[in-house]
Amino acid sequence: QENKSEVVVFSVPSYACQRRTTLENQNATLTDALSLLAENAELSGEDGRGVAFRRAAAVLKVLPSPVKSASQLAGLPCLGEHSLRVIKDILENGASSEVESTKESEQFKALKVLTGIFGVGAKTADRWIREGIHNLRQLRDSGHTLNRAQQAGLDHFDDIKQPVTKAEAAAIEEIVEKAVASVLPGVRVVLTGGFRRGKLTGHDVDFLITHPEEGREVGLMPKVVSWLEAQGFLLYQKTTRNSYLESKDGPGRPPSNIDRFERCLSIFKLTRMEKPAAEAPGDGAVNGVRADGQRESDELSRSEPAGAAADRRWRAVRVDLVVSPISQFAFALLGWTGSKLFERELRRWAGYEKAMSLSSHALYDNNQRKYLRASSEEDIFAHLGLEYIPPSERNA
Ligand code: DGT
Ligand code: MG
Repeated sequence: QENKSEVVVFSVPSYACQRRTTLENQNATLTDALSLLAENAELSGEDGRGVAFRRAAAVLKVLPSPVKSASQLAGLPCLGEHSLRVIKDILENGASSEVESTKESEQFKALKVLTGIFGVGAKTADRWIREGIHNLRQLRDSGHTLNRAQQAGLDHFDDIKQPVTKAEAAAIEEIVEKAVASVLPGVRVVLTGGFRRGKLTGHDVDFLITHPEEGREVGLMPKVVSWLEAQGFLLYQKTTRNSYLESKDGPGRPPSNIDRFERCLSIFKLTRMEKPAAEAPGDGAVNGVRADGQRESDELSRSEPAGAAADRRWRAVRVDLVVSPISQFAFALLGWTGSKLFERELRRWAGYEKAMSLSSHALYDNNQRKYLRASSEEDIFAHLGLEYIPPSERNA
């Protein structure tokens, strides 16, 4: 080899949808730091900056070995000046002052707690913070009228912030299977989102529902929801109707990334799974004190007395149900499997490199002026001129 300094130089394609990103990450310290800055930017309404940090983190996630020096990064895509500064800070000083000060900032902490309430977005959280509301106690004392989603979010705050395990996702899948089978035989249910990508935990459980005969899925969601409700499985649900056909803007010009499938945002009441006796509540926590010495949940950001959740025989879990007609199923499956950055990169690739518009409903070719059919995810990657990337390698 010419390179006598033995510095490993990496080479990575620019779009995340051209890369295979597994859950294995050799640069977790760096990607955690960049992800935190991305989260802070997103919560502050700075979406552009958020995406830039997410893209930078995604590039580091595919590197085959830990980065030792900034010189190894020359020529890598998506690493802007700001991200490089953060990376260098960590490589040279062990930590980034910007990341550390963001972590400690009252604004960031308050945004995290308030947007951790289901139904509360960054805008609402920001408005509350400007009124001096920084935690759940202050929100309760403020006398603000919460909408139904936010009230449910507050009621089940402790449960919902607890990661959902694969076993819990499987238990919910069984319930959803039973629900759809009893209202319409032949329905297909697919676990999507992070669990389909092989993640061991998630913030929610996502399902895509379809029927092999086009049209049979119409009217399915209300029936499924009624069944679940009657069986006592739902603590909260809000169903939004499919508005895809009604909308004036076709998928050729998607107005936003929000899709128009019939969708149910819900909170499930799941019977607790038996835990091995040795396993204390929380991950690795002893008496509510984590390894890092902080109280697991201080009383300002807790929705019920300490220990009360553990005494209940059930827990609340966020579940998303989406119904798709079979003709759009491949697009819906690709769109709901994620990761969010992988999805964003697929759409960017389609638009910039192929003059196509991709949504969770369809793929439109702007040059040929026609929709391209697909009955599998493989078909869609092929239309886009991309090598097929399986779900487990979409963890960008
Ligand atoms: P998690 O739940 O924290 O483990 O992470 P994910 O990857 O499951 O993310 P989640 O549950 O927020 O969303 C699942 C995927 O579904 C995500 O990768 C992108 C997609 N998705 C989420 N919300 C929407 C939406 O409103 N429209 C469309 N088309 N896709 C969405
Ligand atoms: Mg999810």
